[in-house]
Formats: sequence, C-alpha cells, structure tokens
Amino acid sequence: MVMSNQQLEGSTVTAALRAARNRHTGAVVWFTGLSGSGKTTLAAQLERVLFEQGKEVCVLDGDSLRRGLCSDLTFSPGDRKENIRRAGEVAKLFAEAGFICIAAFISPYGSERELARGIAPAGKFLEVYLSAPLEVCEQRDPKGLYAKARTGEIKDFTGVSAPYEPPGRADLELRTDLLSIDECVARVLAKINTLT
Ligand code: ADX
Repeated sequence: MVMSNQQLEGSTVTAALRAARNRHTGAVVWFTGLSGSGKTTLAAQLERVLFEQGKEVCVLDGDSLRRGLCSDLTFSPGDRKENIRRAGEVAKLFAEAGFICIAAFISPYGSERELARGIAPAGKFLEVYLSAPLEVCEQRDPKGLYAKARTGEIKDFTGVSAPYEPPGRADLELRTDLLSIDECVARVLAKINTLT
C-alpha cells in the first residue's frame, strides 16, 4: 500500500511528540576538562540522578568511544578533532531521539567544541567546563597516565605535552577540586532545567 505524504507526516515521531511524552526535550550536555578533572565521575552521577527522575539519559565517554567507534584514532590534533566530530554527531542523534546526552571528552580545542555545539540541535547544547587545576588532576592521576606522560612513555598528553584551551565562555564552570560531586550535579541540573 502506498502512503500519501499527509499520512507519512502524520506518522512521523517529531521532537515535539518525544518531548511531550518524556516531559523534557533532548539536549547535549558537554563536559570538557583535563584528564582527571572528574568528567567520567560527574557524568555517571548526573546520569544516575536524571535516570531516577525518570528522564531519558545516556553517557558518551572518551575512554569508551576510543575502545570502539574511535579505536582507529590517535591523540594527534587531527585525530582528536575527528574524535570530537564523531562524538558530536552521535550526541546529536541521541538528542534528536529525545535523550539528554552527557558527553565527557577532554575536547581540548575551542574550535572543536564549537563544532560540537553547531552539530547539536539549536539551543540544546550546554558546555560545562570542569576546571580543576592541572596540579590537582596530576596528583589524582587515577589511571597513572600523568606519571607516564612525565617520563615520556605517553606522548602528546593533554596538559603535559599537548595543549588544553580553556573555554572562554562556558555555559557553566565547575571547580571540581573545590565543590562536592553533589554540588556539581545540582549546578548542572539547574542549567539543564533552563533548556529542557
Ligand atoms: S580527546 O582529547 O580526544 O577529547 P578523549 O576524551 O577522547 O580525548 O580521551 C581521553 C582519555 O584517553 C583520557 O582520559 C585518558 O584516559 C586517555 N589517554 C590516553 N592517551 C592520552 C593522551 N595522550 N592525551 C590525553 N588522554 C589520553
């Protein structure tokens, strides 16, 4: 049976229909910051809280994408750019499907973060800068990578032998070395509520 254009339009699941059922719109919440700044930890906690609130939520994390979708990429500037482009495209698909997509990537270049904002649905992108100082991240060194970067065992390590461009005008900046995780979650939630 051939469907008319009108019938097809009537059957389309629009962003508005999804938002009405979910009681929130899709969005991309983009965490940027040095390795060890708390992106993964905060993403997991925020996801848990949003999930408990009945929201559609998911996390995209640098470490996990680099094990799969982006396993062909290195940490060269060009490959980091491609990493963020892919992450931005996937985040956009989730946002369009109605999810609050939390993306946790070092994303060291301002231009790539702007690219990710441009890919996301208009007005539905929050840039959250986790701004713990390098010394604190290095002291935490949860994966032992800073130590390896200092000896040169790991090359092009962000903050040590590769650049990190701090956001000039993030939607939210969180000093994760000074604030508790609960406080950080509360501040991100307040921002999310302004867009969804
Ligand atoms: S990004 O720069 O391309 O945005 P991404 O967030 O995907 O980085 O991955 C960062 C993770 O890769 C770090 O948390 C760390 O575990 C690991 N890693 C391995 N090598 C490096 C490196 N040279 N620089 C930064 N992170 C690295």
